[in-house]
Amino acid sequence: MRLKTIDQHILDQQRKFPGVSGEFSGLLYDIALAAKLVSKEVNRAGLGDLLGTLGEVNVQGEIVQKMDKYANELFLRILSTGGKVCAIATEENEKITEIHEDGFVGKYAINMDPLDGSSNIDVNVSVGTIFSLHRKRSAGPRGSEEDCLQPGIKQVGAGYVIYGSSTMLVYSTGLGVHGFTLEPTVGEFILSHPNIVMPSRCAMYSVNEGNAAYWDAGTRAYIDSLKAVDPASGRPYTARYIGSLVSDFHRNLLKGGIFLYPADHKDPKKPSGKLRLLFEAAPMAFIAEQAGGAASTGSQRVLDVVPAHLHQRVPLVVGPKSEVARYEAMTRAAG
Ligand code: AHM
Ligand code: MG
Repeated sequence: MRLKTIDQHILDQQRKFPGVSGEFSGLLYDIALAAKLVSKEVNRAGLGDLLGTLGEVNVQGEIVQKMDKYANELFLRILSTGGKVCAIATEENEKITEIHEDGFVGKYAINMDPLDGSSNIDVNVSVGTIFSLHRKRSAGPRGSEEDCLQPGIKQVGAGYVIYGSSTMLVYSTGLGVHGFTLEPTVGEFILSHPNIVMPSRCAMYSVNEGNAAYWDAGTRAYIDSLKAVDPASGRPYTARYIGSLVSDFHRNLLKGGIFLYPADHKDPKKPSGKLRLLFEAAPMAFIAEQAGGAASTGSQRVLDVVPAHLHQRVPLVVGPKSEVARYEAMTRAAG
């Protein structure tokens, strides 16, 4: 196979969209650049004084890991320059960051989780970055919250970076899903997984089963069904849960599996999922659909959910189409 860098791939994709300006491609280059810098820091996190928590509480009420803060600031700094972006919303910041340079406002809004699963860093488990790209839609001269608060179906691109045994960037601009592996010595992302298609056969499930007491009856029945011997394969499904969305999703995308973070009924008046619609669920849903899979809240296609606020959480069930449909049917039947 001819070696292709991410820069070349982005240019090739740009040619398929007549009239597309270089701004969008520039944005993807910027994300790749920031990802390389985060990758370098994540790899040495065990050595530097970045390890550990800062003792602050972020808007989600969780302890902010030092690397979260580093990645958040780095992405904001890199994406704020060059006039491509009008607004950035991140899981770390309560409000959007509006961007304008010398009266110039970019065409795109970005939603991102700069370092998802960062509590795993202390124990050397893979973490990731998730990003979602929208076109500016507000009429005003500046970027605004409205530009970030768009349903997933309006995304013009989405992707993630996994900082694992190697660093990989996986993205889609609506023309399939493509994966690149970082060659660390030369600092280039090389196309390693062109046109990723999620296997339709599903033999694996990923869920935090410790929460089963808070699930609805349909979810419990569905997970139980996976533990029965499947007549087709002659064995039950395999359970695999890392607790790091990007890693769990990536494995299932390549090997065929369903990931669930269902609604949690701890507070019966306020059942909700844990994962954030804009920063986690919608971008992963975009990638899943582009790879031939599906993503649902249990009762609705994730990409159709209209966000009410930036930090909204939703249940997320993502995997092969037939498996997601089976989950929806079983939860519907259980009422
Ligand atoms: P974070 O955004 O605070 O890092 O939390 C998100 C993570 C996901 O990566 C993962 O799928 C999930 O939380 C794990 O949650 P739990 O520990 O409840 O299973
Ligand atoms: Mg997160």
